[in-house]
Amino acid sequence: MLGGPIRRCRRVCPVIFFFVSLFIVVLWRRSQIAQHDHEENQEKHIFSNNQEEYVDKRGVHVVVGRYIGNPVNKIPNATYDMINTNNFKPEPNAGKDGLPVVIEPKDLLKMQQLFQINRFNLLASDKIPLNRTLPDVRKKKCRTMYTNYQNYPKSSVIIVFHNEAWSTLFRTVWSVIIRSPKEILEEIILVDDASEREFLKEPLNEYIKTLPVSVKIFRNHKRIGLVAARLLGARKAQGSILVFLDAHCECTTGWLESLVGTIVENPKTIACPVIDIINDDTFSYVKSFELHWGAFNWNLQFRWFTLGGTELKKRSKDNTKPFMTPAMAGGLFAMDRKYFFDLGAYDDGMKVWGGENLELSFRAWQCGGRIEIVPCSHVGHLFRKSSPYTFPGGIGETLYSNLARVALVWMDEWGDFYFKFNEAARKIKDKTDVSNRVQIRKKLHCKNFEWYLNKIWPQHFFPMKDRFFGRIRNVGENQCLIKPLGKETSNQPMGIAKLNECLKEDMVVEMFVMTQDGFIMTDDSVCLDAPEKEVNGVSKVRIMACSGFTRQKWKYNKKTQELIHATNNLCMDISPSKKYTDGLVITECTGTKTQKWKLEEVPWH
Ligand SMILES: *[C@@H]1O[C@H](CO)[C@@H](O)[C@H](O)[C@H]1NC(C)=O
Ligand SMILES: *[C@@H]1O[C@H](CO)[C@@H](O)[C@H](O)[C@H]1NC(C)=O
Ligand SMILES: [Mn+2]
Repeated sequence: MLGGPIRRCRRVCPVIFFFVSLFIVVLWRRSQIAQHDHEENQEKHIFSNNQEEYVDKRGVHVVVGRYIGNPVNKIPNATYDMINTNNFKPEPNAGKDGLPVVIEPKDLLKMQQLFQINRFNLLASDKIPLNRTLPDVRKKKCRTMYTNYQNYPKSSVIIVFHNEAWSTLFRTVWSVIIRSPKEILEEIILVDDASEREFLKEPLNEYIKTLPVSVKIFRNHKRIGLVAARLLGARKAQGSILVFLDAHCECTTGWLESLVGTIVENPKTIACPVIDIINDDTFSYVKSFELHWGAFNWNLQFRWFTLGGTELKKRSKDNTKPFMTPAMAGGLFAMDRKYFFDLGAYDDGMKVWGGENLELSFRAWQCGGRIEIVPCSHVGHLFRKSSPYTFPGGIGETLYSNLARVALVWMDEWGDFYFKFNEAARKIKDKTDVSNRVQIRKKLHCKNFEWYLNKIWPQHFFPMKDRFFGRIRNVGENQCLIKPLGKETSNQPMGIAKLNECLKEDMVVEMFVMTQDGFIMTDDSVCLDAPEKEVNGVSKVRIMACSGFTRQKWKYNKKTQELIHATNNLCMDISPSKKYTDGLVITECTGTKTQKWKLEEVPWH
């Protein structure tokens, strides 16, 4: 008699179960995102967690990730045993070829719980073999380059870790072992920055003895931070090339030869791989966009920007050739060991983490070196939506103190500019002693920051002596142009240009630069933009990613006070509807008051 319902359940129940599970996952992700938004608001000027995703022309799923994260002090509901047990249990095909790992519905609760420990899907990571296969994501031509690597110098790969999961740490190590030519791999150096996990202690010492290459471990029993830990690793290294990796990376075929080959060409080069994305939920390996270079914004936050004009042109001739970048993300790079120390290693006055990538970037460029991104070298990095690390000394204090050091030593007048708009850094400034780093700048006869901006990053959006910097005030409305604050994606911030009450204090949102070429730009490389041709009488003015195209060029007529669009000679005006939300337009020049603009200089140094 019960046969009917049971038979029906056999067919229907798994379906119901599936949808219920799916529902749970969706709810969980939403709560994660909500929590993350909350945390982000608390640190709004320090971090944003943008990862831009899209599918490129060839159908490759592309994600552009960044080194950022929110600090979290507590691991909720994690027991001592949970945190200290190594649950690595590989399944032969899990994550094969960089494919995503699927968690069975029955394990979803466990997955959620374990996620909190490292802020990535530990359950998934623990299923993937340490030597999983990955696709060869390089351009085809790369396979025929760097083939005489037998003659290259040997590398020491330095990996700093703090409470890393076993599976991610040793998948990093194994990816180095199996995808680096033996001839050029001297050793792998692990630096433990005071980890507490039991499995990272004695079991790790025993495990590394079984590995087929020389793997050394150096331990700190007090937390010294990434910068100091890397310095320690570099001092212990025997190889003539230093390669720094994070503890949750996976190297792909050809990664090392191409980095070292680039350094062989010019030993004063810091060589960076293209950083691909290991998904923090599924551990799938996702190829990243090669046409980005690294720089920074007015807050000295590292940013990826679309490759600038001349570099892009050079690159289109041969897209496997290394190309220069104004700054590096900092986690993953290779450098000649002797040059690393000759150039002043790292600033040991820097605490924990943050700002050291800009410091080394400025030092390299200003003191006769260079930084290049090597398109034939792809290394996956696990990008998290939030950080599991504690920040001894507090994140604000640490980061601003590090950035204050960067500004004081390397940025000259632009250091003043940084301090003008960053109160937290300004407060620390006078307590900061950088005399030993200033000595290095003198000793190495380094060039100034103006040279760096002009020659290395001509597309920059910082003020200069030959540019306007300040407020743009509409005479008719007596209001000022602002940078829209709404949601924007990482690399295509976009919005309608609007007016707002002119603020008494100098605030970044109302500050604009107008270059000699007529680009009106502001922080994070966004520009005033209007269509090149008139569209039905009025066209909206937008604030969009700077492109260098003529549709972003303007002329300012000092006499008439008009801001004239360069290609169609229309005047910038408020919207005919006069509604704030409709923003600004370009329209026929009529001499009306709302077409008059005052460019009000604001001192910045
Ligand atoms: C986990 O911790 C939170 C507070 O941190 C508490 O509200 C919740 O009941 C705990 N859950 C379990 C299963 O212990
Ligand atoms: C990975 O290592 C295991 C032994 O630990 C071996 O059986 C397997 O064949 C290896 N897989 C690959 C793809 O090399
Ligand atoms: Mn990392």
